[in-house]
Amino acid sequence: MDTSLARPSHAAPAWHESFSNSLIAGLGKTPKEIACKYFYDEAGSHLFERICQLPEYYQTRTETSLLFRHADEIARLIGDDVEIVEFGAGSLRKVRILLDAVANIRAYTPLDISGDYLTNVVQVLAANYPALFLRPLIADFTGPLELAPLPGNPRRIGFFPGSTIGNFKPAAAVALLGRMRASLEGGGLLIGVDLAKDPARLHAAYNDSTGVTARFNKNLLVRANRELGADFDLDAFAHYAPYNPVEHRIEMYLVSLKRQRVTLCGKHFDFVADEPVHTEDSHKYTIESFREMAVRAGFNPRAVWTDEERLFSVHWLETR
Ligand code: AVI
Repeated sequence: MDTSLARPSHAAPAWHESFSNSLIAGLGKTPKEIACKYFYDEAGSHLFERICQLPEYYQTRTETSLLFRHADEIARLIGDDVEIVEFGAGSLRKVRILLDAVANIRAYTPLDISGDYLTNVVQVLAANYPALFLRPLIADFTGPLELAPLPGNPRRIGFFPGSTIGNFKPAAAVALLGRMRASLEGGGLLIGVDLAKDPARLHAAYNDSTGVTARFNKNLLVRANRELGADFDLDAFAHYAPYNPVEHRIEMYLVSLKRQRVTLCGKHFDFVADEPVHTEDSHKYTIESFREMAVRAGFNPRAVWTDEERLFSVHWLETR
C-alpha cells in the first residue's frame, strides 16, 4: 500500500496557539475554565485509553459489546459502498467492528486533534487493513466540518462513539449534531450515548480508585507547563468530579488547594484557596431525551440498542 495515504494531514493549523489563547481566556473568566478538548495531547490520549480499561469506567466495554452484538443489524442499516467518518477517532479500536461487518467500505476518514497519536494508531490500522483507503485528518471536529468529497460521492456514515457528545452542553450538542448532519447528507450517524443512572455508579466512574482520571484531568496543567512554559504546581491542585443531578452531568474541576499565583505566557493568574477551574462536563441522557435532541438537530432516529442494565446506548440516526 502507498503509506503516504495513511499519513494524517492537518485540516486546521496552529493548535499550539489556540491552546494558549483558550487557556489565557479561560483562566481570565470567573469561574475559571479550561476547554476539555485540550485533554487530548499524546499523553492525554494514552491516559484516556487507560480510563477506558478501568473496572469503574463501564462505558467502553458496554458500548463495545453492544457494537459486537448488533454488528450485523448495524451493517444492514449502514448499507454498503460507504465512506465512514469517525469524529474524534482516538484509538481506532471500535471502528474495527464496523470495518469487519460493513461490506465494501470505500474510505475510512478518522478525524482527531491529537496528530502524533493519530499518526501512530493509523499506522497500526493500515497494517491490519491493507486494502482499506484511509484518509486521516488532524482536525477539531467542533469547528467547521468541510470534508472534500470522494470520487463517486459514496454515502457518508458518521461514527461518533464513546459518548463524547455528552461533553457538550445540550445547546452546543444540538449545534454539533446539526453540523454533522449537514456533512452526512444522504447517510447517517452511529453514535454512542451514556445513560443517566445511579449517581454513585457515575461518581465511581469519574473518581477511580487508582487515580487515572485525576492524572488525566491534571494532564491539562502538565501540558500547559510543557508547551507554554506555565508554572502550575501539580501538587497544589486536586481532581474533583461530582455528579450534578439537576443538570444530569458529571462536572470535572481542578481545585486550587491554596492561595497561589500561576504565570503563563507572561501573564499572572491568581487563585484563592479552594477555587475551582472547570475542565469538563459529561452529560447523561435517557434514550428518549437523546432522541429528542437528535430530532432537534434534524436527524431521523431509526434504531437504538442498549444493554440489560441500561447503562449505555448506541443510536442509528438517519439524515432523512
Ligand atoms: C471522552 N469522554 C466521553 C469522556 C467522558 O466520560 O466524558 C472523557 C472522560 N473524562 C473523564 N473520564 C473520561
